[in-house]
Amino acid sequence: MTVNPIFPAAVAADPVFLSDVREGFGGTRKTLSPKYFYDAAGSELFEAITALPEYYPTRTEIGILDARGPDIAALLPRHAALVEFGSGSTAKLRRLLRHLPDLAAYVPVDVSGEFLAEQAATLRHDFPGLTVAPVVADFTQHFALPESIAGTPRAGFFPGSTVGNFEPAEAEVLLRRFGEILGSGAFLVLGVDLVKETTRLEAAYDDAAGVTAAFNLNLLKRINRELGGDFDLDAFAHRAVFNREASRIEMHLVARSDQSVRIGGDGFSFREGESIHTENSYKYTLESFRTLAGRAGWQSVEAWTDAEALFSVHVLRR
Ligand code: AVJ
Repeated sequence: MTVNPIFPAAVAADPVFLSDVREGFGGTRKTLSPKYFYDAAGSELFEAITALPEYYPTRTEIGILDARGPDIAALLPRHAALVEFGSGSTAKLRRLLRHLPDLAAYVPVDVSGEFLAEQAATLRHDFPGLTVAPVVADFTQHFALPESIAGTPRAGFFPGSTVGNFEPAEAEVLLRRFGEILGSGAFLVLGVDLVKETTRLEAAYDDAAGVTAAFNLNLLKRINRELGGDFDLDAFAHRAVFNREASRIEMHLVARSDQSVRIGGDGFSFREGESIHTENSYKYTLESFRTLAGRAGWQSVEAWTDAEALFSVHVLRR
């Protein structure tokens, strides 16, 4: 392969990333999908976010899984296969596994085959009796479960309030598809972040140490490195606002001045104050989430929150 001396990284550029950037920056309102946050640097920044004092979701969800693990386990069928949609770190899964000693199989689903293989190896080592059957797939698309779990009762696991990254209409499609993949009689265990005071929400997405700002700005770094961009990172500000009407946290990168940016062969201009909308994180009430799940063909079996009602864990059945 020849190396382009001007844009060395652009040679290996992901054509989908490039076309998503072109499309996202081409309209009147600039947007970019939050899925691009998670390169190696972004994944590390996200891990750092989960430990921040302001970012309550991760530790609160783990607290609920620890406290309610026995109740969750009692609801799920015995000898089930547990299918995790988009398996990030295994921290949450491990909390659940303690309470599911008779699990027939764990099926992590992720786009990164390399990551899955590493994860499967450590889990097999730490839980010698557990069958781990990874599936390399994009969980937002249809995929088939492994043959090896045919006939096994199924439960899905979708923690972290990842469902909040989808527009409610898309979340409904996603949850319905999970149902189709898992089959009739399946259960689904989900983590869902809850509506609360604006100050608490905005602090969680705009922390004092600036880690979330770095996480957001990493998108521009990625464009510079992978697509041959020339963004000046100091010329953009991180902004997180709670849009109560839409019930979502919005993250933006706001241009501090008028400027033009080159990305590979394309040019884009930004006016002072113009933003790139980089993420939505929808917040639900217990009721609004049950309604959404119901439209997607799932019945609520049980839901738990923490003492401050910051976060929720739902068990659904179809
Ligand atoms: C990975 C979607 C759960 O919305 O809270 C954290 C991502 N973005 N801080 C969230 C995120 C900024 C996170 N989720």
